[in-house]
Amino acid sequence: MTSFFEGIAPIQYEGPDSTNPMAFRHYNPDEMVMGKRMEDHLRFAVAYWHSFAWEGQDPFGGQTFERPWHPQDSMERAKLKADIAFEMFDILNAPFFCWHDADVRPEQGNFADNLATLNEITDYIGDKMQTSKTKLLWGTANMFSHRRWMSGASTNPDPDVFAFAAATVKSCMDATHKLGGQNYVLWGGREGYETLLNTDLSVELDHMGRFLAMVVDYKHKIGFKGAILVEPKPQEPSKHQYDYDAATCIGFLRKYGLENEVKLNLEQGHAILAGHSFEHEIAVATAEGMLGSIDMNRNDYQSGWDTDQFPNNTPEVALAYYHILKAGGFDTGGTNFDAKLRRQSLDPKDLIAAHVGGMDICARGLKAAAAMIEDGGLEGALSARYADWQKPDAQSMLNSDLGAIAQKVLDQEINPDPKSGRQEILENYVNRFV
Ligand code: XLS
Ligand code: NI
Ligand code: NI
Repeated sequence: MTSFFEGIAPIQYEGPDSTNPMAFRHYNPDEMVMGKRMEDHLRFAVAYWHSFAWEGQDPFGGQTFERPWHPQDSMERAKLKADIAFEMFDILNAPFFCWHDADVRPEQGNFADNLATLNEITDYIGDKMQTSKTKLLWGTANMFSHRRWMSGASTNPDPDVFAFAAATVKSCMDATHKLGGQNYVLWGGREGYETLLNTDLSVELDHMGRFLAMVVDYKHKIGFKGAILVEPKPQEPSKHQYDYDAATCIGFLRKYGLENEVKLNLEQGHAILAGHSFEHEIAVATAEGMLGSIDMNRNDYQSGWDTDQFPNNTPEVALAYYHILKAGGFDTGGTNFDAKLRRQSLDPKDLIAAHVGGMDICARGLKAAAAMIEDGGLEGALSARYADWQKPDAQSMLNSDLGAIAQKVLDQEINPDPKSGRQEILENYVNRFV
């Protein structure tokens, strides 16, 4: 044990009346919700990058955190960072974690050394996993921080960068597979552009499609059973990201014939950046059977950038889980906190408390979502609204043609009578549960 989290005991469930900020009031892993343990529904993951690699910088100022594993430039300190990360997973009783290669190993400046340190640190992490309950939800490659990626990874105009990206993703897929990871994620960090004056958009999209097809082939080659997930985001860091939102990604996957091989990792903050609600993104994905996993971190509604805050809004979270539960819940996916502290939250206790709050809000949202499903009020209102489509006449119209339908309107003097959408009544209904 290190002394980093000294004085902080493992977090316990104390029930909704507890006033202890270091206890769960709603997250009770063994509690059954719709026939399944809460822990198995939510499948929480800690994000290594925000909790352990990010040093508190913002666009106007440098590091605010001072951690015993800083500076992050040696293997010795990478191992200390892993030790402390697993101490936090234990305190939180976290079932999963996620990493980028650049979070767990120091950057060496060339592929061969990066590969060697990645293999060494993931062996070290693998040893720790032997005695820990915490499993790997997903691994991924950071192909956006180092300057080599400034013009993109698979979409880079320089074929050598494409090659470096392919080698990097292969190494991260190998490491994810070695650690029993349940998914492999590709977020298109700088797969986008700043200006069309220097960008051949159609060539870049073809390269990105081909790259993803190679990832899928490699998954099958090594027998990786997890899901390959892409993560939509509309902008930031690029002005225009190719993976704009769920609908854009689904169109892209269909164009390159990957719709049965790749699913989506949806992030609440990215939905907000795209001008969507989180439940919209989830519903678009579940309508196509393409929901993979979620990153449960919100953005600030006023600031307009990716602030990656821990979730704290029950109604939003409840509606997200409502759509996830309606689609049958997670398979290999889970709830990853791709969330970071505010840069003034310096203490180890802040790191724990942030996760406790996030886990609790999600548990509360899940319980509300399950209660709405069990009550059936929304589902009932929805089927009543579409009930006329059950009639044979309505169904046969879908196999008819415009001419015949026009004749029917004339013959039967069809003149629709508008009906209320009852939005406020439905919103008031939801408020009873959240
Ligand atoms: C950035 C993304 C990133 C991915 C993993 O906005 O959310 O953190 O989840 O590369
Ligand atoms: Ni993000
Ligand atoms: Ni994310």
